[in-house]
Amino acid sequence: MTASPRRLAVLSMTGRLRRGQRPSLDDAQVREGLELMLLSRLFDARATTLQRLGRWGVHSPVEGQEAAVVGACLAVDPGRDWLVPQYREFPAYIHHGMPLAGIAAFFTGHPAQGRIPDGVRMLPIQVAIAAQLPHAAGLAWGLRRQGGGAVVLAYCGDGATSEGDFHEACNLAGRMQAPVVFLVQNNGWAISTPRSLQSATPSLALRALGYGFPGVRVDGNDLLAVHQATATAVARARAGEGPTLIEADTYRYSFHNTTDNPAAYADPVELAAARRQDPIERVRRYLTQRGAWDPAREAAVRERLTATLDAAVNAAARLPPPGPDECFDDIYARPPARLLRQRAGHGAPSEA
Ligand SMILES: Cc1ncc(C[n+]2csc(CCOP(=O)(O)OP(=O)(O)O)c2C)c(N)n1
Repeated sequence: MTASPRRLAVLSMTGRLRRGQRPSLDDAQVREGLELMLLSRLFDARATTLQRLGRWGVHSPVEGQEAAVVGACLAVDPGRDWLVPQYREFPAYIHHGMPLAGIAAFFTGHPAQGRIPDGVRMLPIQVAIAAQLPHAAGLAWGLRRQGGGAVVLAYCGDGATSEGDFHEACNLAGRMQAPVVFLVQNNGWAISTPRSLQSATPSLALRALGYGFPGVRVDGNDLLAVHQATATAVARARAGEGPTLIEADTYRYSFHNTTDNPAAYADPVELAAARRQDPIERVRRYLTQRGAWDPAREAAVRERLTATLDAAVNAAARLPPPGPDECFDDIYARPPARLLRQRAGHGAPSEA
């Protein structure tokens, strides 16, 4: 059996650069990354509370996976490249230009206010597992044909790699040398199915070999490692060298989403060990040792982020309640007849 690829790691848990490693981001960029990670954790807590209060819809927290999401999105250019999300990448949506107010409106059931604004190069979140990946491959293939060097960053989870859509997307992307980076967040779980039961392969990154492009494995709780691997993959894609698959090993601290109870299946010892690898704490230590971060700065950043979050939540709460018709809007330019019939009957069962 082929051995699992070596796992790229740049930062130790004490926040030191590992031997022979250099940061691919300067201190200001790492601070931007840390702010996004802090915003993400604040957002997870707020969205969870609001869902419990019945004011927001279902939320899938990023908690524990912030370095995997943010390290990757910092390697693409929102003014040029495309982001293809799953549903667990909140800080990447923000970095790519999705307004927080729009995200808050989405969670309160306002599709029009929650739509992705024109000019933001991002596809909508995708709940059907892996269904975003063929879109990402097709988008990247199209961008390649247009010229201009734009790249697609597509996220998915470990569970998604068992889907047919994952295979079809990788196969097409490899054949067409599509400029796409597939970022697999291996967070240990597909709801309650552990990674060990998901596949017999020792590493999901190995699958790339079968599609004819490189597969890379990184410490997904290491912002600098994820950034370095993604930046390398983006450079390859821009140069016309095709896709890369990145497996970012991380761990989901929390529930799958607010409908789930991991106490029924997760091992508390494993979780405690994962928490000791916290991605935010690692970056905090790194910047602090370089004199680029301190508690006073963090307090000021948290205050600013909390105020931004408050403003978005309050603005969404002031929107008039959505009408039943709104769930039919912004889906099709020309809705099919059966949807028009449903709309006329306000959700009455359709015959086909
Ligand atoms: C096609 C499809 N099958 C099943 C589901 C139900 N489902 C929702 S999330 C999920 C697990 C996804 O796990 P993973 O891909 O590892 O992503 P994660 O949620 O851990 O980020 C499943 C099976 C779905 N949404 N879509």
